[in-house]
Amino acid sequence: MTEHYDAVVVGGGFAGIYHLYMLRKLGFKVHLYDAAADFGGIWRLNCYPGARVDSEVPLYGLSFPEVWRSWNFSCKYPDYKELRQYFNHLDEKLQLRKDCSFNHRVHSAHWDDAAQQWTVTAGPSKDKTVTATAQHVIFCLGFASKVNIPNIPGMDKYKGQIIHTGEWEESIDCTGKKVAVIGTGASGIQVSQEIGPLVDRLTVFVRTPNLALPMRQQKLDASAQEAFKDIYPEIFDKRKKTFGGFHYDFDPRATLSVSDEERQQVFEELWARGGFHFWLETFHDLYADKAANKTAYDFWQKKVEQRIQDPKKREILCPKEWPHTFGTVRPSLEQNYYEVMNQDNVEIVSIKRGGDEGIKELTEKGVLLNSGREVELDQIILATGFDTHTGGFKQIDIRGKDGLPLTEKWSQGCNSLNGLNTSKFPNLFFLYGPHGPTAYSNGPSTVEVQAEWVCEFIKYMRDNKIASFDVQGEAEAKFGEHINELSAKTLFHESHGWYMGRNIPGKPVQALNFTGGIPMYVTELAECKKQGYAGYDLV
Ligand code: N01
Repeated sequence: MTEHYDAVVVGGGFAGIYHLYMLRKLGFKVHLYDAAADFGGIWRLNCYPGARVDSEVPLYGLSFPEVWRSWNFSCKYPDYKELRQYFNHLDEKLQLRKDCSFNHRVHSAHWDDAAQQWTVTAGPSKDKTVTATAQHVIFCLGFASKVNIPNIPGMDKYKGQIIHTGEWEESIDCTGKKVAVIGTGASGIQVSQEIGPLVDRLTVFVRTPNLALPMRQQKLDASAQEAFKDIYPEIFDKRKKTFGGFHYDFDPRATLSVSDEERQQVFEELWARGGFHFWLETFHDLYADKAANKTAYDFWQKKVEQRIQDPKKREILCPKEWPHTFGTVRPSLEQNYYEVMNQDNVEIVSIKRGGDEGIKELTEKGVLLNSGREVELDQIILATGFDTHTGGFKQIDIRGKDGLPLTEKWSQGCNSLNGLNTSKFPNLFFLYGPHGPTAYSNGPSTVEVQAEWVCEFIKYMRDNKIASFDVQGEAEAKFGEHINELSAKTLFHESHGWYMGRNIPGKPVQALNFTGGIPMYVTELAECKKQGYAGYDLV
């Protein structure tokens, strides 16, 4: 029997849970599907050694008092294991599980214009599926649900284990092995830092150095958190009022408007605070003015070079020459990364684009460098990131009006209205993905802003007997221009990595995020709603 729902939710991370809980509260019949075995979203897939969040407690959580009143974390930046426990707590408090099917990957979602509804298939495999129909389908895939596997010649020849950080299995053990890590994003930094002390030999392949910041991890005891909870509502409210959805925001002064001494003092204070303070509490123009940005790099370089003993390692990980603008690819948070890189069992190999030390191919035994040297390896860890924002959608057969595949519509680049909907795909929402404040923000901050708006919209449709909406083409085009204009004013626009889609060969290069910050995004969503959902045709 085909079950009918008011809404099908795809994905059991923060966004999926928010919708299931809130829509149910509003009286809707909702069902959630997830390919994984349980709640947790990205923390189900990213369980490599060292995987931990880079937003501090309590920012990385839902703002529902019924959840945080009865939960305390053990440290400022919890790891994936503790985050999974937190998701269990969400389940227990919000009674989620009864309306969910796990180990059910959504394989297809097709719009039926005559019936004004979606038909969704989900199941453990393509030939073992259930079918459901729904008025709305809400994709909560996260921005990083499709891994980027680089095409290195000889991958089929290599006899050891190749593992992507985003497809890790907890049973994988690196202890005492000869291991390589390719990639130095957040995943590469964390996994290298954690396994360096355990492995026989670690070879880290660096294409671009990560301008990593000190995490300043702290243990948190429950009584201290309890004492702090009076101001949690204030902190959660602040998430909607700051650029990145943290409890702090940019300094309104321009970087070069203050004296050198004053600037150094500001940088010192932010550095001492740790976490993303040095990234997102800094001078407001640091990501719009190259000369300003260079001052942050110079400060970073001086701080980090002192920690790296070997001159060759220092030159690769912390070059004197400015490698790229600071902060326009997300800096990672490290604890003792540079000390681990100092270890004798750790080799750093620069595979800079166009350089002569690149990886030529994989052999049966390991990696063959351009120089002819072969590095023998038991395991190769690909910390090579994700086909972000749009990649997750490519794994699902999504068809809108007249059978139009979403992959076809987005083949030359994605487009949207409000970073939530796209034309010709009625009653379809996507969260924490393309054109949202996604990459610059604390995940749950963006998710709550978007999800609150989506739930209100769905309620508005019910209250006003509206069966479906579609995005107007003109409104979508205008929003696309707005996204580009916002991005083009900043240095993020030149970023070499996933913010612009440049990390995936052949992917259209475009601004994938809303670069105006969360407060501007909140204002625009509110305005759209106030104008009776401007830009949408309501039928
Ligand atoms: O991926 P990345 P990530 N040959 O794309 C290199 C979130 N996250 O998984 O810069 C050699 O940042 C690539 O080099 P380059 C977080 O938002 C959060 O680390 O293109 N190298 C780069 O060094 C994060 O920002 C957490 O020159 C290749 C690396 O691989 C986002 O996810 C933890 C290559 C990819 O870095 C993505 O982070 C983990 C190739 N062919 C992830 N292809 C926390 O909360 C790519 N690279 C802490």
